[in-house]
Amino acid sequence: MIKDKMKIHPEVARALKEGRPVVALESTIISHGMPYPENIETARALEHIIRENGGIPATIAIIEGVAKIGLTPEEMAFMAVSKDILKVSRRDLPEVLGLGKNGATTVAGTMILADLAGIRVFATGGIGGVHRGYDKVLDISQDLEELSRTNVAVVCAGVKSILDIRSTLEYLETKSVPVYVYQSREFPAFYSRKSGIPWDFEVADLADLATILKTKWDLGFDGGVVLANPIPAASELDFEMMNDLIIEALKKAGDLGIEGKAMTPFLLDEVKSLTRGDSLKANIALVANNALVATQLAVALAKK
Ligand code: PSU
Ligand code: MN
Repeated sequence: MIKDKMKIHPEVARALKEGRPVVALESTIISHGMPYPENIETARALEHIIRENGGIPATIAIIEGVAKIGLTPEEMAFMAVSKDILKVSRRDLPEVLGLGKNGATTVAGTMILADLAGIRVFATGGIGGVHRGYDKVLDISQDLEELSRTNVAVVCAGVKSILDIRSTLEYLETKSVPVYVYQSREFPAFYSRKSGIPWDFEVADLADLATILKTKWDLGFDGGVVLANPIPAASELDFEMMNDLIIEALKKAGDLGIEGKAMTPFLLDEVKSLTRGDSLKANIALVANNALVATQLAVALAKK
């Protein structure tokens, strides 16, 4: 049934059949996470990085109710410019697929479709998590639930401090999701390499992570793994400064009554204005670095 609603790009289908390394990319970052034209430039650059390093990219989105696994250049441009695109996690999939709507997939939505297509590695910017102030409004991203059930490794730059990083990590532990940091012993905070949270689960060599993934899935333990890949030092922003700006953005969100799925895009946009675009530059740099590491992980996994 889902097969009628899913179209795998021929290049991606061939690579999957031959067991070559495929890396999934999300589309919420294109439609809701970055402004035009940086969004399309970044989306294209990510695919280029994956190819240069021996992988096949598969950007995932839903167009007129069909889940596309790998986009044509026209489809990618559509996702970058159209205003009429829903943000799609697990709960939105039945509506968007069923009623023929357009949807940009979040980390959760992309994991589901990647898994159905047989793609095991996915690169993004940051995962969703437990929002600050969850004791008043219980805002916890569906990404965390998806990580506990769907077999895809997610390479990200950690968790943005628009979220409660510590609570997000505790939630992932409760849900038995393995969380590793690549070549560091501190959990990264998206725009910065540090967060003040020490982390013992370091992966120094991606071949080890490929072995861990294979072992997890061989054991029949469903769910994903998070690989937090710190932003390159040359592109990072100061943690304390970002924290202050985020507190300002959160206050504005509260004053304007922003809530639900609009919260993350609102905060991203506010932070971009407050940093006069520096946060967008950092975002572009970290997601490129994640595409590279995800490709290296997919190459290592293809050898297992
Ligand atoms: N974090 C970012 N940039 C993003 C997102 C998160 O730094 O664009 C997007 C991702 O698609 C993620 C989603 O899956 O926001 C989480 O949204 P929510 O908090 O509404 O679950
Ligand atoms: Mn939410």
